[in-house]
Amino acid sequence: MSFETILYVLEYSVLTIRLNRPDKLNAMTPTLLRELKEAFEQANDDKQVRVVILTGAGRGFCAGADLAAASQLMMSGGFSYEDNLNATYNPLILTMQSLQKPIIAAVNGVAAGAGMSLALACDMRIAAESASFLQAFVKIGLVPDSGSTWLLPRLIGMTKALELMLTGQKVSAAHALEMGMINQVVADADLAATVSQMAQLFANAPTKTIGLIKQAVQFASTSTLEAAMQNEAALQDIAGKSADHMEGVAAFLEKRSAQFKGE
Ligand code: T3D
Repeated sequence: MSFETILYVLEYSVLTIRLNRPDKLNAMTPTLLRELKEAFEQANDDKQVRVVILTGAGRGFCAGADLAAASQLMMSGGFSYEDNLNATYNPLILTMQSLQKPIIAAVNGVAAGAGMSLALACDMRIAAESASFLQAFVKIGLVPDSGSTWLLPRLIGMTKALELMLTGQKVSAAHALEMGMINQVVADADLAATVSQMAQLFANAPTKTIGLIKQAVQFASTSTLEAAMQNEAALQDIAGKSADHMEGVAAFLEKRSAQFKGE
């Protein structure tokens, strides 16, 4: 599959998806949104892929919706934000959240509006020191979308989430780390190496179980304790029958490192 607006590079088990509109800070056009969703779907289906890195080309991670493309759509008449979000952004975020493999956001620069939502929808976020995050929506009279109202309060709590959404203030990577929005901040020059190290860890992990862990945590975030435990039990049954579980236990008993195959 070839793409116009993203780069899709698979090296061994590590897939890097790079948003590739650097002149526009990787702002999302309808084509980019479609291609990104297709890329994640392909990653889900491809057994060789055991971890996905999402990053941006140039000095930005993603500046959200491409406002030039959006205004053209609006001028062409009959445009509805509701229809557009339901048809493009929302399925993309759901595809990322339900991906049966870990996604690491390598936040190389500014993540604004729905671009910040993209980072929030990843499972791990490592940011370069010079990266920043902003809920840019309010600055152009829009409501936070693409999952931001659900994801951000869960990550940093309601007080800070509302503050960021209501003010649209830009948050540095160091501040984002302090708030618990991201996992790690590194010097700009160390971003690729740090992310690659984490990707290697996941490339050798029990991938099927990682997918089940994501599923369990997402289910629990909207369920009762009782329902969450029932779901854990059901998922544990699946994990317990996996080849990687057998290998993990055998490796422990034989005092050696486990060689997980992701199955
Ligand atoms: O259905 C729907 O479409 C609704 C979905 C909405 C989701 C959303 O994401 S709404 C929020 C959209 N995003 C924004 O409002 C952010 C707009 N951008 C900015 O505020 C700033 O660009 C940044 C704070 C992100 C970065 O500022 P700075 O000073 O580092 O860069 P810059 O000079 O503003 O931008 C560099 C270039 O990228 C520039 O192009 P040019 O003039 O050199 O040709 C700029 O126009 C372009 N760019 C940046 N963001 C966007 C963009 N072009 C189109 N759309 C953008 N969002």
